Amino acid sequence: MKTIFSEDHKLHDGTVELIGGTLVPSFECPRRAEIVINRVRDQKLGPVIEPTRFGIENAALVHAPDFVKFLSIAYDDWEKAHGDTVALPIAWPGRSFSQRVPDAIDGRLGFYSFDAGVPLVRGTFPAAASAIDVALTGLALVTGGERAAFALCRPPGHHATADQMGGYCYFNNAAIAAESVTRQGGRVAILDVDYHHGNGSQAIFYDRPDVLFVSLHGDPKQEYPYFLGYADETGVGRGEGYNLNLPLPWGTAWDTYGAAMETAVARIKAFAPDTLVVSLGLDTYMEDPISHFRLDTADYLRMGEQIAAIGTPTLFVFEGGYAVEPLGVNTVNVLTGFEERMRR
Ligand code: OKP
Ligand code: ZN
Repeated sequence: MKTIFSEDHKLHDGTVELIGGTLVPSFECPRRAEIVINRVRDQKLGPVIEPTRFGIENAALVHAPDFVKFLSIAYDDWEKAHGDTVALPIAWPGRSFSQRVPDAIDGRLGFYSFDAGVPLVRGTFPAAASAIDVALTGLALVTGGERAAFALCRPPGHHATADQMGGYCYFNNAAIAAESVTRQGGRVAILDVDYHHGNGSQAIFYDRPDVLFVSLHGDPKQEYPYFLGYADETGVGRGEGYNLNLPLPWGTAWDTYGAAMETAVARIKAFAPDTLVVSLGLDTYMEDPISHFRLDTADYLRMGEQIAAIGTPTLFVFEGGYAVEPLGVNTVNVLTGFEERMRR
């Protein structure tokens, strides 16, 4: 399959994150994408192509115009207020607060985010914009008749909601691709295998019967993002029954994970989508530094085979995965497992 990749991802380097009471180097770093593209090339997975310029106006497929505008100017405003340092939100409108948009950049940073895991540097906006192009270029291949494509997006997207960034995510690349399918009259399913629940994708499509969202993830009662991803969240209104959360406990290994995947696969097959978008996070890996599942490298081949068995044209959209050295092998194993099953 083809891989879509832009060097512009490098423009975003968050530098630091606050975790467990200390400021540490960002787990979500440019090296992640480099390791993956190197493995794609070494394994000759297929051609690596640059994205077509679809343009930032496509963010509006799922994002609020004021949020997109904010992201486009936030770093400049921050620099005017504080100089050329990393912009980090630190104050949010809690339950007893108004939902006014303040003038101060520090206030707007909090209004348009839900946590501190979204450092903004000068290159964050152009990098996030290029990730949208990467996703939409991959989608065009899949809707154009290819069996699958790999959109090597960075920064990731599945935590980003219509109007809030969070959890290393700015624009929701997978949701933008999925919404684009529906605008072309198609039915689409999102399968989110990142270790963390894709709260943004769920929220964006929660009332929609034409977009099925299925996610396997660390149980939010013990794992980030804590406030969404529970099994009883099944959709609302016309979207009732079109959201399936499969939360799993810390320590989950392939025996349990593979069985949950079978449940996910069966639900997606029953939905019979025209296109499948996979939010492909590799932080379920046993050595991931911020996660607590126990998948091993060979398990990712099985995962790819299960996804191929759905039998739907598939866009893989890269999300998380922070054990950097094994990240290339694990990612390409999913894609190789998919292709091997397809050939049978
Ligand atoms: C982004 B993606 C863990 C803190 C986690 C944010 C994680 C964002 C993950 N104690 N902080 O889903 O891989
Ligand atoms: Zn994750």
